[in-house]
Amino acid sequence: MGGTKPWPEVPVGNKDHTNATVVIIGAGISGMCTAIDLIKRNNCHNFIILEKSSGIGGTWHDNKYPGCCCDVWSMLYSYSFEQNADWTREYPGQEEILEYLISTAQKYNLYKYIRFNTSVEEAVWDDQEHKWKTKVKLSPGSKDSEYIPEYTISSDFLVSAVGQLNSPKYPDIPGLEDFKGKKMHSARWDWSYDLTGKRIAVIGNGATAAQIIPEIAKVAKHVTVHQRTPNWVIPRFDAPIPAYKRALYKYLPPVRWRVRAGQMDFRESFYDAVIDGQSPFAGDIRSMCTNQMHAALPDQPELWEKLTPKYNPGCKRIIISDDYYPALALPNVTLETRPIGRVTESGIELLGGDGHPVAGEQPTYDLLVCATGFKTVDFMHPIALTGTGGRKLKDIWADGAQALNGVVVEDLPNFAMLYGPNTNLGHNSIILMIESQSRYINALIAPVLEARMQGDKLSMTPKKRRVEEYNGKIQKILNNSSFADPNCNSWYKNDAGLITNNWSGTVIEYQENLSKVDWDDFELHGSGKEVLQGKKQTKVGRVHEETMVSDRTLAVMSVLSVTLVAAGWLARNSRYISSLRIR
Ligand code: NA7
Repeated sequence: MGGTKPWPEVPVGNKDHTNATVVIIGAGISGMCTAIDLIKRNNCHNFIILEKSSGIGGTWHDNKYPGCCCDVWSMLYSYSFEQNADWTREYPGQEEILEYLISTAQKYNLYKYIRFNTSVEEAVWDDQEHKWKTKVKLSPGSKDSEYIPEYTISSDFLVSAVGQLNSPKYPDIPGLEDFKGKKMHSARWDWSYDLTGKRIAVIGNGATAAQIIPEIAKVAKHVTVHQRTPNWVIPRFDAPIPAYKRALYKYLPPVRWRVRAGQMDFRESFYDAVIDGQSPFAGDIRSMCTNQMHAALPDQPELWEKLTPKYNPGCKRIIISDDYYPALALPNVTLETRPIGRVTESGIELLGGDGHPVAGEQPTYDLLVCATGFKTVDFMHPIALTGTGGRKLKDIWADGAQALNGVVVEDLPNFAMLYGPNTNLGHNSIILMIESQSRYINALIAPVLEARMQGDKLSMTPKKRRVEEYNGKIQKILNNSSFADPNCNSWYKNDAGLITNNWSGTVIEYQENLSKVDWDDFELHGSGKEVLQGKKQTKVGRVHEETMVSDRTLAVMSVLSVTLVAAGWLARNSRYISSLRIR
């Protein structure tokens, strides 16, 4: 690619194939956002996005199981700067989200920066050169891998955008490898396999399983849901968005902003429900769940008992579904709560109350679906990072992952991550968090570019003390939250019970934290330190998504929009209109 523009406006070309200003790992929502901001905020095109998969979209590329959709409203599940008026449903399906992401990548010309089928195995910081050396491997069988199976890229800055829901986790059940039938993880769905008339076991009953089960039950001979722990399930009230509403959202942006802001306000208020198990909102969740369950499965107190959690709402992710309980009522669906002892060649061996296999015939299956989630607490898995002085990330995080603002890590110079430790949400759209991380990261990259422009080198690491203070503060809040309820295990915490995944506050609080870079939080190294000499802060700002103006102001803005659209139309068609008059 290359080109004639000056650095860093020039994209990486053939001659500098292994050199880039910024390397971004991952072409999902986070990686795309960072790339767009690099272009918009830093006028930097000299970057590479490394993507392990064959397409963009991250989790929305990998997860294509039947029924896959988002549990955040579609209107809120898009970039603030690239809102989509065309969503066809209140809750977006995976294919529609992927389409949205593809069209966004096309609009911002991101494809030219992405190297697909390219995975990162390790990256090492070079203290002498002030550069990251990122080792990449091409997927075997790809054309490029025939002549360059692996190589190392040198960069000034490294950004991880691999997210928390990246590496599938298979259940640690003995015998899983012995199963002779078909086996799939929900995040690696094989659509060439025909489900019709099959006996299917679904291991797990989390958000993913609750979406898969109603869909596969439509065609399977029988579906058995192997549940270990029940979940709180509340209604979605999903519905198609009619064409007239979509037209309104498109031609009257203030209406769209109002809807989005209203959703943001509501989701923010949901924070109390997921963080405080005794809050009135948490009580509402309990009753919504019970009412829905009793309506779908009437007169089945034994089943109600099995399906009712004994922990606070929010401790595990609350499931939002209209069709999960109705699916359990189908004659070809069974809820199995006896523990799994092992997987056999033909099915699953269940254990009785005495811990021994139950007597009689054990269930046999054609297909085992492992809807068992992701390696969420192994952030960056399986990428091995080595920072300054040869310090390894696995040692830095020996007691659990932590980062300042969930973004920067001690002893990893010029490194930042999106959707990192303690940035997951149980109550709102993760895109809102990602956008503020991307802005913050771009503010960190700016002085590195400036120093290099002056022929100098600049690297920055967050001060250990600041990382610890920050984490101490959020852990204090998290320890008293529903996430910490000892009556549940979740993907939010590690084996020691430390909550490494979730943010402790509202989205707005997080956005405000990241609305400035406090340079006192960082140690600076290299000859380019002067670019930040005497500078205390860089203002980043934040996107104000919540309701900011009254309905009246919005009504005025809507009238103005209509007037502008009409004026534009008239201006475009004035010649045609006068020709009609003449005739
Ligand atoms: P989750 O929420 O991690 O759910 C995994 C499910 O798999 C859950 O029901 C687990 O039971 C179950 N599981 C895991 N290991 C086993 C074993 N060994 N035996 C039986 N059952 C097991 O993953 P999802 O994919 O549903 O959702 C992940 C996120 O993606 C979701 O929150 C959304 O944000 C999108 P457990 O509850 O641990 O007893």
